[in-house]
This record gives sequence, structure tokens and C-alpha cells, in this order.
Amino acid sequence: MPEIAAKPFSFTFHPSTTALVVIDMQRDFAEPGGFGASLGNDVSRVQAIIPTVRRLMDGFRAAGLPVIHTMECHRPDLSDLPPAKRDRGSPAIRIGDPGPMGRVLIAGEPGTAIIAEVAPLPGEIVIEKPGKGAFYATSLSDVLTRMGARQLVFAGVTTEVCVQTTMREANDRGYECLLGEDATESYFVEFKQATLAMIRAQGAIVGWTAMTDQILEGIA
Ligand code: C5J
Repeated sequence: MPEIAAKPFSFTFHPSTTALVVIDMQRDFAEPGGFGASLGNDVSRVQAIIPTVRRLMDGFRAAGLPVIHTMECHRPDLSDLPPAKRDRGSPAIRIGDPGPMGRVLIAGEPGTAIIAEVAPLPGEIVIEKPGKGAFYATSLSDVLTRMGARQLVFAGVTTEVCVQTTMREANDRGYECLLGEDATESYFVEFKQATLAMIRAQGAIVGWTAMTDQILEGIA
């Protein structure tokens, strides 16, 4: 089996049971006027990883491996948005409010869409999720079971929120998880570094991390 040079030790890659999960590469987290920017964040850090995420996705596609996309979003009637989530963040603009790119984080709105450069290809699975984790209130578990997936490679944003939450959910469900270090980003440099460190601490307690080049070399 191919080995991916990963931290804290090499990751044994099983091609027939591996999927790439790209978390929340949405305009709302990457563009001025979106949800992330409305919270006072500098979205340029997220924009900078778009080409790397695309390269990783294209590598999986070229190897014939599945690419799954997630989107953080809510129903237009907000029935899946608990007040505990809605009332967090900036009081100036809440999830569901009208913004420059439509209603913030609502399914079908322009700002909620996945960024064009990393958009799903026809036939790729897109999981709409109301939580930070991609397993909560979604079909992801069933989808992965049907695929026979046992190993998940992760990319996307933000590292310490939706990416880390989903990795922890996956790790608890028995998946071996590998995060692309340069294919994920946070609005906060120190949160990203801390998340990478805590994922691979204590003998890969949550999973492994590796650079995109190393992952692509392993799956080629
Ligand atoms: C956040 C996410 N940060 N996708 N969402 O609210 O990480």
C-alpha cells in the first residue's frame, strides 16, 4: 500500500476506500460581503488556498477517487437554525438576514454557493449541513457507508471550526482522517497552527496532517 509522508507518522493509503471531503468552500466564507467578512474577518487567507484545494480535488478526480463537498447552510424558513446558533456572531447581520450576496448562509442564495473554482462536478456529492460538523443532521454517514469509505482526506474552511469538528466526528466513527495542511485555512493564523498540532498530538489522536504535494504523490 502507498504511504503518504504525514505527521505524526506516515499514513497508509488504501485507494479503494478513500474519499476527499471538501468542507464549506463557499463564497460566504471567502468573499467580502459574506458571512465570514461580516464577523470582521480578513477573508484573503481563505481565498489564498483556493488553487491548492482545486489541485487536491483534481488529483482525486484523476485517480478516480470520490470527491464530496459540504456546504454550511439553512432552510429558507430557518426551521433548522436554532436560536442558540442564530444569536451568535455579529448582531449587525445574522444567519438568514439579507446581505450583499443574498440571505446569509441560506440554501440557494448566491453567497451560500461553493466558489466557482472549486465547484462540484456533475455527479459529485454535495452535503448541505446545518451544523459545524458534517455528520450532524445530514446523510454523510449513509453516503460513506454506501461508498465503503474507511479513510477520509479533508480540505476546506475553517480549520478550527467546521473542518476540525467534522474530523473529530469522523474519527469517532472509525474513519482514518488526514488533513491537507495547505488545503485548509482559518481567519486566525494561531488557531490553524493550534488545530494542526492538536489533531496529530498524542500519536494522531484525531488524525494525520500532510501537505497537498505529499498527498498527491501518495495517490498518484
Ligand atoms: C464557520 C465554517 N466558521 N465552515 N463555518 O462558521 O467553519
